Amino acid sequence: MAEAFPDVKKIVYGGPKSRNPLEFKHYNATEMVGGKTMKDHLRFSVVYWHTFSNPLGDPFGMGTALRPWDDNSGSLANAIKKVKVAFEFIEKLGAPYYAFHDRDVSPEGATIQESHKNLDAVARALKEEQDRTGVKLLWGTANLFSNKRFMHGAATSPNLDVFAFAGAQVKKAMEVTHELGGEGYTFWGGREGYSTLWNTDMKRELDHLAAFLHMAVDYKKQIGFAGPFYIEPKPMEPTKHQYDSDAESCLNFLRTYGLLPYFKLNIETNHASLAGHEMEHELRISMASDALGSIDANTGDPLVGWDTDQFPTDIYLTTKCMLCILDMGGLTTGGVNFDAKVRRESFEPIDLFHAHIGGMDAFARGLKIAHAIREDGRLASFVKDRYASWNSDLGKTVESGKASFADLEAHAFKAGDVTSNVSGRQEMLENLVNEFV
Ligand code: XLS
Ligand code: NI
Ligand code: NI
Repeated sequence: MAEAFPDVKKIVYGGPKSRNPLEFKHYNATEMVGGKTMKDHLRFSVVYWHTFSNPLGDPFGMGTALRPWDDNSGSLANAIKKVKVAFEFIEKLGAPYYAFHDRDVSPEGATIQESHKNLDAVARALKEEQDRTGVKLLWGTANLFSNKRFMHGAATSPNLDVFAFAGAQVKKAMEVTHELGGEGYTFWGGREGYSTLWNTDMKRELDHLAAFLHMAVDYKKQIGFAGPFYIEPKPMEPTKHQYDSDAESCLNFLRTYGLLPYFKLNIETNHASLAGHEMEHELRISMASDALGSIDANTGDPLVGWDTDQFPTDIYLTTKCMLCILDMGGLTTGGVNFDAKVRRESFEPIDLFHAHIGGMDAFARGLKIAHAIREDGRLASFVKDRYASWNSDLGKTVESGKASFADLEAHAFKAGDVTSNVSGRQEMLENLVNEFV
């Protein structure tokens, strides 16, 4: 088969002075940062859905994407042909991982049995290409939201037939993920939520979702799939309210139903902003429960209200992400997964390279800056010193859960009104960070 990107050679590191748009300026896979290569820190992953299967439509217009390898037949043969294209792209880019939904890689058949068969056929092609290139599967997932049968949700559908169909689909997607050596498996609640409470028994739907995920946990053990499950928060879109709305609500749901030991969170930037949070907030709150697993790296537009899934280029954003990741000791099974798409106006195949190169460079810079901030140490010591009063005997008693209100009262009586507050120095710290950016 002829190459799909004949004008693009393997993307190499050209350094910050390079003016070649098809070279990395900052991502140098083998360069060491704090004892580990950039490649191992960042664990970049390309998503199949946006990069190879998204026609770039929007609510007001049809797709614009020029994808010469797609004959728009939706056939199995075309899906298998596309596997080669995908791996040519990923290999030329030099990303070590990819991720997919069952329905991005293989077409839906007339029956679920046929859909399973289609997926098996594509999985064989994926396996071959994985073996040929060394590119690995970061995570797999099932698309339980595009087909009209999922109009009321999947695991939270009021219709048990839909619930069962979704279970069959996830079962198969887990098997294929496992066969392909996937390092994790993701649940994003596509339409698990509601559009109106007039027709919804929310408690019953949440119970059903938990039952569904428990079956997945059981099946994971049965087939010996060792990787983590990820749950990916998002507050809305397509529904008005999604049950996996943000990291804290996911954690609460998982804890309530005894699922937390089996799940980590996959945090996506644009979902955080839709939830009214900063990405850093979602990462820190996940880390506080030892549950940060992976990130879907993208960004929203500050003025457009949707999940626009743009490629991340903001260095402050990537710096904050990498500070969190370094603080937690690095990603293990997770990665920096570009759940991002090129703009509808960027319709040529080459734009896919520009987009990924930019995202990888932005994260490489974020990594280097975050590492330098940590080496410098002033930021971390400032935060630590801010809590110095807690190192007292009373502070220790409170933190160990042994203090009472009477102890606090005794302290307050003795200390009198508070005169010990000090400045939070936000502006000084912002300036400090700017020394590195
Ligand atoms: C959609 C989600 C989706 C998940 C995988 O907004 O980000 O792409 O990552 O189902
Ligand atoms: Ni995502
Ligand atoms: Ni998203």
